[in-house]
Amino acid sequence: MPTDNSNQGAAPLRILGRNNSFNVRKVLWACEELGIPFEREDYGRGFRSCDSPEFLELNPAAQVPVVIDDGHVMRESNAIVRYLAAKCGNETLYPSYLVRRQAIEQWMDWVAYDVTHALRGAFLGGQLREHPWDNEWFVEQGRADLIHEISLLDAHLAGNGPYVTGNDFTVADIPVGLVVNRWFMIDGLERPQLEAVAAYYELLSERPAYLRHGRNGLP
Ligand SMILES: N[C@@H](CCC(=O)N[C@@H](CS)C(=O)NCC(=O)O)C(=O)O
Repeated sequence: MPTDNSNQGAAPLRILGRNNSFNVRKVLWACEELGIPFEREDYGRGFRSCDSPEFLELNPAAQVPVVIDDGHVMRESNAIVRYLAAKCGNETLYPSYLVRRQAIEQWMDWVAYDVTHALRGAFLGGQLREHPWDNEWFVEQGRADLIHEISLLDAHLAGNGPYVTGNDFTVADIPVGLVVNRWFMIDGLERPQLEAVAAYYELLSERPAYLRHGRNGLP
């Protein structure tokens, strides 16, 4: 296995995943911010199945995105986004200074864990009516948890913004930006007025890549 990070002249990045998937959209947005050329193939709900033996060999979790960089097969959208930014050596989007890097990663993990848990009830159950998340108790709990989590983000942005980790747009803003878009698009939620989150949504909307892959009419 090669141990250096450069693969100049390598084949274009392959992204396997439908472009209406929340997690695929993170990777598409990251590629556009970083100027990475890619080829995308439709896999996932409504397209080629993630349960086929060939796909399961790439990702035993049967989920999109899967990204292949010069033969290296990757899953987990946040880890892929970090890999791509690090590979490009983009010190603004993903600094190598560990204190800044940790601040970025903690917000990405917050999305992957706390917010995703809340969205199971609030979005998968409450909006898409997916079983088993559509249980009434679970939906209400998800909505309450989501309001709690986004209020926490609002307080953070009010004191530490305008981006999630301060003055610069970083890879942390990619998953958080997708969550904020979903927050404004989700049905059945008594959304409190959260001024800093609203301002953040408008700030991100100045980025063409966000309008293409984040705030693009999809929740
Ligand atoms: N933790 C994974 C979650 C991936 C995930 O949940 N993917 C969804 C789409 S957003 C999926 O594959 N759904 C099944 C399908 O589309 O067939 C990641 O961040 O990449």
